[in-house]
Amino acid sequence: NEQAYLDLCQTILEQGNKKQDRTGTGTYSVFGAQMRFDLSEGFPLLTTKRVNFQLIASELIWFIRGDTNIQYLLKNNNNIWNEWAFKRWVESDEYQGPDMTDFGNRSLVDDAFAASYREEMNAFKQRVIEDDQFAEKYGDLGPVYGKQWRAWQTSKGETIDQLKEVIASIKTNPDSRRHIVSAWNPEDVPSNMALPPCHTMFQFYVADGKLSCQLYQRSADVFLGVPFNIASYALLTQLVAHECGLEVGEFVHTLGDTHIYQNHVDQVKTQLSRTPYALPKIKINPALPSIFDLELTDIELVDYQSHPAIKAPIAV
Ligand code: THF
Repeated sequence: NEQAYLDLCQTILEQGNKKQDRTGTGTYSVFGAQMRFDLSEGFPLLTTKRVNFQLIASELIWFIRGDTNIQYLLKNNNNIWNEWAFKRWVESDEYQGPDMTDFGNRSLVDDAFAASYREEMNAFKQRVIEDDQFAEKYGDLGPVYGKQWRAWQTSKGETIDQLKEVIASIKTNPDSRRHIVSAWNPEDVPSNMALPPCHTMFQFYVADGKLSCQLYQRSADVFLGVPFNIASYALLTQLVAHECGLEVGEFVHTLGDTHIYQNHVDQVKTQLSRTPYALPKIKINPALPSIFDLELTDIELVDYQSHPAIKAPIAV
């Protein structure tokens, strides 16, 4: 349950190495960590801070559809991938606005710049939503998760639908040790992608009529990203179990560089001072024909009681 997450935060604060990172923010970091969540005990959406489940569900549906364009997310009021598309736009030749170099860090320390950044970002979002041609060019993040899961490009010019194949193999050969989906495509890393995948691969496992899933995550933003990542893969496991007529087992979350950004430390301490509530549950529309037809309205979060949200800046 949630305690595994809180213990991990505590360990990083106590033992983390002070480490610089690509974004220039600075982190406390440990290497190699694992959390286990028994999904039959409840859905692991954190309760020690409010986590917006709609964002998690719409992002997962976006992956399952094989979509890599933020237009779908924006149409569902989901802004969690904006910075990466925006970065490509402001670095392009077509962009004529004010200089946005290093916008993530500058907007934290310079109020005038932050106002200009917000204005440019809002204009960018509006254009991606309204202008399909613009969206096609600048809303796309490249071959990120959706592409690798559903249409991995082979050297023969064909594509592999890894998600469909893994579901088929769970159904026909549940004991297999090869129920794997890989998002890490060395040919596409790093030049083609907005951000090389953090969730490099996941594996399913069937025993006792229950479906478990383990994720290897190479890099983990423990305060902002990980609560989303836990819920996202827990939901995926629940959906695939539903599709395959199995009960849910465990979600095992294995992490590589596991870090708390220095500008998230106070927020983590606030969170650690709180006592968890009982976990919520997920209801999936029983009439759903296949997870490939999934829509937001097919998933319902019930009995979610939480402490208030805690704000923190995202490192870009
Ligand atoms: N980059 C970094 N630095 N951290 C990440 O977690 C991360 N992701 C995805 C891609 N790059 C990353 C994006 N996932 C939020 C949550 C998940 C994200 C991105 C952003 C976030 O800001 N959440 C806030 C508010 C959300 C809102 O309500 O709009 C929160 O409080 O939870 C790793 O998957």
